[in-house]
This record gives sequence, C-alpha cells and structure tokens, in this order.
Amino acid sequence: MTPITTRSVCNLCEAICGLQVTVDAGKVTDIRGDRDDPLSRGHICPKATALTDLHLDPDRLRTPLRKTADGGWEDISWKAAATLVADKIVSTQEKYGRDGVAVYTGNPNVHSLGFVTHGVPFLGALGTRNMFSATSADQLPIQLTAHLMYGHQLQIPIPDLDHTDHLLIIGANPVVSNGSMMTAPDFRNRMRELRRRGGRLVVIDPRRTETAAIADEHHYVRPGTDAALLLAVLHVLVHEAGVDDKRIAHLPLAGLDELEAACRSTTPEWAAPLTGVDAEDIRSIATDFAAAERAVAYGRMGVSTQQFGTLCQWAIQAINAVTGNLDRVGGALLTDPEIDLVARKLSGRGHFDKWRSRVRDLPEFGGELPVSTLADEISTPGERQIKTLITVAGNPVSSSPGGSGLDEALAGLDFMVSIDFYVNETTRHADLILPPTMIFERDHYDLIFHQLAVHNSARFSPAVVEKSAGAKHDWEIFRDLTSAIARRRATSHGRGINALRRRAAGMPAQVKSRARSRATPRTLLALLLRTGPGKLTLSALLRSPSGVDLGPLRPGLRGKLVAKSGAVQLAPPLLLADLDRLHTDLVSIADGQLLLIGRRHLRSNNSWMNNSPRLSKGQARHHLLMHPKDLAGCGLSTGDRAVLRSRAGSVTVTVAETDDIMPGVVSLPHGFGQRRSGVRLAVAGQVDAPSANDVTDPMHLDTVSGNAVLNGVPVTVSPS
Ligand SMILES: Nc1nc2c(c(=O)[nH]1)N[C@H]1C(S)=C(S)[C@@H](COP(=O)(O)OP(=O)(O)OC[C@H]3O[C@@H](n4cnc5c(=O)[nH]c(N)nc54)[C@H](O)[C@@H]3O)O[C@H]1N2
Ligand SMILES: Nc1nc2c(c(=O)[nH]1)N[C@H]1C(S)=C(S)[C@@H](COP(=O)(O)OP(=O)(O)OC[C@H]3O[C@@H](n4cnc5c(=O)[nH]c(N)nc54)[C@H](O)[C@@H]3O)O[C@H]1N2
Ligand code: SF4
Ligand SMILES: [Mo]
Repeated sequence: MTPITTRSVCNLCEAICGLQVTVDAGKVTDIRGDRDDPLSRGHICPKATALTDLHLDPDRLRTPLRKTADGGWEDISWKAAATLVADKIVSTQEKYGRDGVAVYTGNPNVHSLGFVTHGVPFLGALGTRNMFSATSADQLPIQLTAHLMYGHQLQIPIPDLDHTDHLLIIGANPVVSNGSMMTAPDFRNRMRELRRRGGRLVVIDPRRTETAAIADEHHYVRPGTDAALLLAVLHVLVHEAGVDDKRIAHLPLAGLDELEAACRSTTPEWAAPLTGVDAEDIRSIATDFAAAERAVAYGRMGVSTQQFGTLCQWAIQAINAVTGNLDRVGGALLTDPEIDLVARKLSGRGHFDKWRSRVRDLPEFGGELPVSTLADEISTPGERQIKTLITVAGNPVSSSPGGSGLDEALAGLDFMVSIDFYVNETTRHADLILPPTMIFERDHYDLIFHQLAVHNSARFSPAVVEKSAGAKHDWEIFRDLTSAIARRRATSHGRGINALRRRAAGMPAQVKSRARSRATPRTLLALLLRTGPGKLTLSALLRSPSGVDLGPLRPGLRGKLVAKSGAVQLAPPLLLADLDRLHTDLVSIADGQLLLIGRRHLRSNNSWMNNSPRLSKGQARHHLLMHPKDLAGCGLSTGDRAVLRSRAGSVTVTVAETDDIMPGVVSLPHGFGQRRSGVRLAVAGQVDAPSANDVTDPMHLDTVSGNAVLNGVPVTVSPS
C-alpha cells in the first residue's frame, strides 16, 4: 500500500490544532500542522507529533484488564467485563442507595466526541449525587461566574485576540498552554500580529513566564492576592477614571451601583502592600487598559485555582464590562459555533448549592461536588458513603489536592472501574480497566472547544486508522454498559430495560429511544447539524476536512444573554458576600514560609503522555524553582535535594535557582509522580519527579465555589 496523507486533529489540549497526517500500512507515520485549518493555521506544538508514540505505545491498553487476587492483571473479555461492572453498580446502588456509586471524570473527556454523546448521558442516568471531575481543580470559578453574571455556565465571553489592541493576562501562560477557556492555537503568532497592529500585551504573574517574556510589560504579584489587585484596578476605573456611559450603553448592565460600592475602598494604596504591586503600577495597569480603544482582560489557572478564584474571575469580567469592552470587537465576545451548546440547550445553565457534600458540607455546582473532598466521601463511614467508584479519563491521585490521601482512600473501595487506556497512579487501584480507542482511531468533532475558540470554525475529523482488533470506542463502552446495567436491573426487578435505555443512550432528546441505542457519535452529530439553525451538514464538513471558516467573533451578547433578568449581573450577591473573606483571609503565611505555585511545560500534558519518549526525553523539568535569595535562605543550591512541606504533606524535590520568580514564591509543575508501585509505564524520562499534589491541601479551597487551591499554597523548603 502507498502511504496516504489525510487530515486529522490533535485532541490533547484546548487548542484543537488541525493536523496533516500520513498513514502507511495502518500506522500514522508523519504528523504536521494543517495550514488550511482556519483556526490553527498550521500551528502545532511538540505534543502533536507525540501522538504517534501514543498511537503505537505498547503500554497503551487495547483490551480490558482485571485485577488478580495477588494484585497483578489478567485479560478479561469485554462481555464479562461489562457484566461485572453492571453487577457491581446495580448491587451497590441497591444496597447503599444511588450515592453509593461515585464518578470521577477527567480532562480528556471534553476532548472526546463519544464521551459527550454517550458518556455524559450514561453517567447522568446513574442518578448519583457523588459526581466529581477535574472542573473543581480547574475552571469552576469561570463557570460559576458565567452562571451568576450571564445566566449560563457556558456563556463565557472569549478574548477577541485577533482584533484587540490591549491584552491583559492575569495568571495564565498561553505561550505554553495554548490557551484555556480560550481556544487559541498559534498564540505566539497571534501576539506578533497584536504587536504589528501597535497593540500591547501586559502579564501579571508571580513568575516571569514564557508569556511574560514576550509581553510589553510584566508585573510580579504575590500568589493568591490578585483579587485585591483586580479590585484596585476596578477602583481606579470606576472611582478615579470614571465609567464612560456611552461606551457601556450597548449592553443592559445590572448592579453597577453595587459594584461601585464594592470597590470604593479598594484603592491601589490598600492593594499595594498586600499584592506586592506598587500603587502607581496598579494605576497604570488600569488607566492603560481604559485608554485602549479595544482592550480585554483574561485570567486562567493562576486566578482560578487559588484562594479567591471566583472573585478574580468575576473582577476580570467586571473590568471588561465597565470599560465597555464586553461584547465589543477586540474585547470579550461570545462565539458563534455551528452547534451552540447554550442556544440549543445541549448543556444546562448550571445550578449552585442545590445539595451539599456529606462529610464537609461543600456546595455542588452543576451537579458536581468539589474533588477536594472525594477522599473524605470514600473513607468516612455512614450513609451515602462511596463504595464503588467509576473513573473516566482521569488521574485524581495525581491531579487533585491531597493526592496521597486519595491514593489511600481508593484502596478501601469495594469496587472500582476505570475507563482509561493506561495503568496510572489512579487506575492502578481499579478492579477493572476498560480501555477506549485513541483519537486517530475515532471520529471527532469539537463540540466544546468551538464554543470557546477565538475564531469561529467547524471541523469534523473522521478516524484515520482502523482500531485494533477487539478494541472499543469509548461510546461503545458506554453503550454496552448501558445494556448490561439494564439487563442486570431487569433480573433484579423484573423491569424492562427500555426506561434506562431511553434515559442513558445518546444525547439529543429529539431522537427516539430505539434509534438512540443504535446512534453513533457521527450520526448524532449529523442530526445536530441537520436540525440546527446553521447551514453546514456532515457531508459539507466531510468535503472540507481542514475545517470550515465561520468568520471572526462578533458582538451579539444582548440577543443571546440567557440571564433571566435580561441584564448582565455585575454584582452577584453571592460574590459580594465573599468580599468579606478577602478583607479577613487574604494569604497570611508564617515566618519562613514560601508560597507554592504550579507551572506547565510545552512537553507536558497534565499527568499523562509521560510515556512518550519524544516528550519525556531530555533534561528533567520538574525542579522546584526558587529565587536565589530564598535558595540561600534555606541553605540550598541548585541541584540539591530538599523537602517541600505544607500543612497537608511533603515531597522530596530537586531545587533550581532562577531570577525569573518572585522572592517568596516557589514553583513545582504537577502531573508527575508515576513511581507509585504498580504503574505499568516505561516512563522514558522525568522518573524521580514528585507529585505536586502530595503537597497541595485538600482543605484549602476557594470557599465560595469549592474549587481547589493549587496556587499560593504555604510551604517550607529544607535540605533533605
Ligand atoms: N497542582 C496542580 N494540580 C492540577 C493542575 C495544576 O495546574 N496544578 N491542573 C488541573 C487541571 S487544569 C486539570 S484539567 C487536571 C487534569 O487532571 P485529570 O483530568 O484527573 O488527569 P489527566 O492527567 O488529564 O488524566 C488523563 C487520564 O486520561 C486518560 N485518557 C487520555 N485520553 C483518554 C480518552 O480518550 N479516553 C479515556 N477514557 N481516557 C483517556 C489518560 O490515559 C490518563 O490516565 O489536573 C488538575 N491538577
Ligand atoms: N503544555 C501544556 N499545555 C497545556 C496543559 C499541559 O499540561 N501542558 N494543560 C492544559 C490544561 S488542562 C489547562 S487547564 C491549561 C491551563 O492553562 P494556563 O492557565 O495558561 O496554564 P498554567 O501554566 O497553569 O498557567 C497559570 C499561570 O498562573 C501563574 N500563577 C500561579 N499563581 C498565581 C497567582 O496567584 N496569581 C497570578 N496572577 N498568577 C499565578 C503561574 O505562574 C502560571 O504562569 O493548559 C492546557 N494546556
Ligand atoms: S497546542 Fe499542541 S497539544 Fe494542543 S492541540 Fe495543538 S498540537 Fe495538540
Ligand atoms: Mo485543565
């Protein structure tokens, strides 16, 4: 056979880069950026080429594994596996109630069409309140803020990168991450274009990051104190510069008076000693922003996974709104995806605090509880205790705070099943692992990330290689589990299986139940396209495999706003109430303590892809970065081993000196720690890396949302 070149997609991060791939004898042999892709324009990062490693990795599971009595693994048939899972789920729920079964869904799920079409309804049909995901260690504050201000958790204005004159980034590093809650492939070139237009990039970050390095201006900020900084910026905008009524006239805004009151006393002079940013710098951050015709503020992990994550995300929205940059070209705009999850009601608005977690009384959001309390819910006896856990595409032992505590808790479960293609720190505890196919073997359409992209486009990427014999797609796994559970329930209650089938299979409610159990992600996508207001059909997408250009972002929030009041809520009461905490709890650390923050690397991908030789080769990248003054203060020098300790736990790290970090701050990346026994990865490099989440503290939350605090963790560092 001659090699063929075709189009595909990288689903490793939110940038959703288009790929040109060469397939030879059923194997992908070459991967390049697809220049014809209207969104990614030929951009890829080193991770795209590592998809070949994933595709060919002998450690990647292709068929189910069952844990043996001595802790090893043996093969099991798909059918026997589905029957076993169904039996455990049904018997647990019969014995302990629906909440006896818990679910953790990890990050890669949002990058899988089959999960969205079949996994979401399957898991929802289990009816458990013990739902957890990576959201509460990530973007929960953004979704909660969108829910409170715009009326929908996914009505999230996106920075109009391609037309702005002034981009203010707080706590994000898109040069490395390629954007998050802002699908922004080719970010670096997009910033070159900003410069060519005469625009400015301003970065606020405790580390001089790769993004700060290309910025016009960078300010260090003390971790966890951004809410004070942003409220001081709002103070300058509202009380010193004054709101320009003409610039905000295009939108219905409610709560401006309350917002004004909330930032009356939050002067730059108040914020300066708290944040470490000079009062005059705070003033110029605000006035430069206000002076730009088209400006937008954007903040991500550094201002989501910290003590005041929700206040930060709210203040960022408020800064855009009061300067008239919300719903303005070059400001923050809603997208016009071909399949609009909000307009089509394919995603719920979100709801907050409808119920609480059993042990720590933490609020749900959108039906999920904070992952920081997953271990408590497993190990604390009582009614509603978790006995059976389903994890899908996740690794919470590595990715959630207090990972070592969760590691212990998982060992105490009655039963655990993981849908994942690796044995990792988390899935090693499973009784069963069900591996799905990977991206090249399955069809893909980005239902989620077209909704969050800086440019409107639509792209369907059919599978480019056959799945291996006996392998299953994730949606087939969910379909078969649905049937197996229905069969099992039928035997215990004599009930028909259709009720569950109807609830569980397939996404759009329009589809009749029998058709739904036969539906594939591709047929459901075709249906969504056909029944929507857009012009594109699946055949049209198949004719344009690089994607269809749907044009730049456009204003239109007024017509799309789902808030019941019909206005943008600038001052949600829940958040105003949280301001008190800002005045009482703003990061206080004891003498000798430092503040831990995280970081990402271009060759990292959360806790996985560490098995790719292409990505993990080369120098270790998991050093604890420290300022020279702090290093000397701890009696250490570069290369030394040291103990990094917090209230929650400790790890041994190798320290490295850098001038690129604020004194008093240390940085350790997350996603490592694959040395826990039983993990079946070859791990080409980065072997001694500790898990940052053995040090982050599951008790330390952004209290209002329940989101994890992964940045700004008080720690000490001492020679090991
Ligand atoms: N300290 C600290 N902790 C953090 C963060 C931080 O910045 N600092 N970041 C947080 C963030 S933003 C996130 S999103 C989370 C991520 O945390 P998680 O979502 O818990 O973990 P991942 O590392 O994404 O886990 C990926 C797992 O999914 C599997 N997988 C990959 N693709 C597929 C697939 O298509 N199907 C299935 N079924 N499985 C698949 C992989 O084999 C791997 O085991 O980590 C969070 N944790
Ligand atoms: N290469 C690579 N790309 C990725 C990922 C990956 O693992 N590797 N993961 C993907 C995922 S799941 C996500 S969610 C995104 C995350 O995307 P980003 O949020 O852009 O990535 P981070 O590296 O977490 O950037 C957070 C920044 O906040 C800074 N920071 C820490 N604490 C504070 C603080 O208190 N205040 C301020 N102002 N800044 C602070 C950190 O120094 C860091 O530069 O990246 C995605 N892209
Ligand atoms: S930036 Fe890299 S990892 Fe992200 S989608 Fe593009 S190629 Fe894949
Ligand atoms: Mo994330």
